[in-house]
Amino acid sequence: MAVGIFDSGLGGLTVLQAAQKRLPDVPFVYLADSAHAPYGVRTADDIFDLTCAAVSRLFEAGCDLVILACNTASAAALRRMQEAWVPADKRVLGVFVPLIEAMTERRWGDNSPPREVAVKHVALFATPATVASRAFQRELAFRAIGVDVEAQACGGVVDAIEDGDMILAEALVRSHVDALRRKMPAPDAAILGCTHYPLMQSTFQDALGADVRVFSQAALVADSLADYLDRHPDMAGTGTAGFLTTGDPRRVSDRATQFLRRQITFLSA
Ligand code: NHL
Repeated sequence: MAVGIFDSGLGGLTVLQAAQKRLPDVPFVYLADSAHAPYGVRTADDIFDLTCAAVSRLFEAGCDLVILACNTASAAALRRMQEAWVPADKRVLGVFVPLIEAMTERRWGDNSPPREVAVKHVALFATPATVASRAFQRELAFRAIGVDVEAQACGGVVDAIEDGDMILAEALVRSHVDALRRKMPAPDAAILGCTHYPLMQSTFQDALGADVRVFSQAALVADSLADYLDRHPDMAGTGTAGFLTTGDPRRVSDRATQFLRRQITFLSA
């Protein structure tokens, strides 16, 4: 038994890295649905079907607990999966709840009624599918009142990052921050709601200004996972760690090795 980490591509490796650092004894199986990425421009039905297929594969690989490191999958598919698809003896957790809990200063799994919180104006940067789902606003409304959210779909940024064109990625981030500011002149917090945006964190912070608190998922998700495993130790277990991809294992291994700067070998899912 191991903990599964799912992403449409390799961006979720930042979550894996943070989780491994926080929980060095837990074996993780990472699955990248490289054959079907990007998810961010797909329909909700499509994202649901692809995410269910990928999570099934991780269940087969012996994972009882799967983290959706992909924001788009968390936003467009998680609730529907939890309501109608996840077997009773398995758990699937997403990335939005840990972010929102951190932002609203709640402990993991605190289900008390929504209350006033320190942040008032939140900027959400994410893929078009995540923005369209309104999942962030829905999860936030369960926990906080009086918070205003403006979402900005950051078209082009992930493609520029994937192409290694950081100059274009930076210019696009700045123009998306400008667009957000026209809707919300003075955000007090910003959520980087996509696996790829932590790579642009300093550009976001610079464009937003030092007063805006930027929340980025990897470490927050790792903390939340540690909390969860503390309460459900049977969910971690022992098992074999590994890397699976629906794409070409050689190509994906090369890119992952570059990305993490250590040898990573993906096998075919
Ligand atoms: C992932 C993989 C890609 C491969 C080739 C071109 C563009 C890509 C973009 C992404 C981003 C990813 C997605 O699937 O849209 C973002 C998603 N993991 C998220 O919302 O966190």
